[in-house]
Amino acid sequence: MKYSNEELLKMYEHLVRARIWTLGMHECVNNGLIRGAFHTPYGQEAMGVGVACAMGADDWVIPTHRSQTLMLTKYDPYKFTCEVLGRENGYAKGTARDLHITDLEKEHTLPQSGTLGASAGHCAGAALAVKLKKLGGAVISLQGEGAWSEGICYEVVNIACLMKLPIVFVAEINGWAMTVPTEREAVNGSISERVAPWGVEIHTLGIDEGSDVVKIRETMEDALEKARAGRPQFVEVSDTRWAAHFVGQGDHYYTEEEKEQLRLAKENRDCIRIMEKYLLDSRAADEKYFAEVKDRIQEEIAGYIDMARDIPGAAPEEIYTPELIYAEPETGGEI
Ligand SMILES: Cc1ncc(C[n+]2csc(CCOP(=O)(O)OP(=O)(O)O)c2C)c(N)n1
Repeated sequence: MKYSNEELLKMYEHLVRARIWTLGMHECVNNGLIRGAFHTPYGQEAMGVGVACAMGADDWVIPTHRSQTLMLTKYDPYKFTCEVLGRENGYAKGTARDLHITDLEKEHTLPQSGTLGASAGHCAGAALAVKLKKLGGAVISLQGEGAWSEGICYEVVNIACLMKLPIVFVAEINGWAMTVPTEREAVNGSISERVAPWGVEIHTLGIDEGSDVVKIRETMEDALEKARAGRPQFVEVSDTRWAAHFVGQGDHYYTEEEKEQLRLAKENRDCIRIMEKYLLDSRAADEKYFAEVKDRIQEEIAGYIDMARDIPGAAPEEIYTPELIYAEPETGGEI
């Protein structure tokens, strides 16, 4: 076994925290504590935890609108919760929320673009900077299958392979792009097959493996190691979006058959239950331990929301400053 029991239990805790936090945020949307769209990572927690745990100190990532689980694993969970709730003590005084949160110094998360697909280009730019400055890490470009229908993604895979950039492209196929199911979006739902002609090295985790946090972490660690050596990688992971695109959208666009598939996914491919089976089989934990972790984290998340509730949002004059609006210009190096 590659990971110690301590590491496995830590991953389990991250999964449980992500699930309970997501349900907590759902409630915050319903009771008005979160204003605006909230895209839940419900059911896809293994992806964020697996990627976050695989990252080395020198690696970078551009997350997606559904990467809260990754951020919850990397960031301080209370400060991240405050950010999502728009409070002044969040990472960006509550202005970036989960969509545009960035931490260049410590957690190496670069800002994502609101334009679907654009992040692939930004990641290639970051990977070029990592290469030119000899920083040693690799850049992870996370995107869903909807984003992978944007042309820029394919141009960027070509350039990355041509320039041997330290980059790992990830396509998370969760079955939907907003209200459009994968089979109505593309003739060929396999993104691996679409990127293969450029010679990028491909790793595929199908629907039976895509909710297994251990497999995701192993795959990402392998891909990152190769990418750091200048071999661009592509990782395709299939999992299931357990709820609508954002909280409050409703499920009116699901057919009865799609609702049944969702029910089966929840029953058979729940990342928390997969991890529990793993821990039970390897005798690393028992049911009593699982119950204790869930109770403790339930209290932890309720505490975060209670503490954040009374904290105000930042005043406009603290937000609209030139330092927060404009980045420092920086010159590049030699190619
Ligand atoms: C260019 C562009 N078109 C449309 C949108 C609106 N939009 C935001 S998320 C989304 C669906 C994304 O699907 P996917 O990439 O599969 O990620 P998922 O939501 O499934 O996690 C769309 C169409 C956008 N932000 N940018």
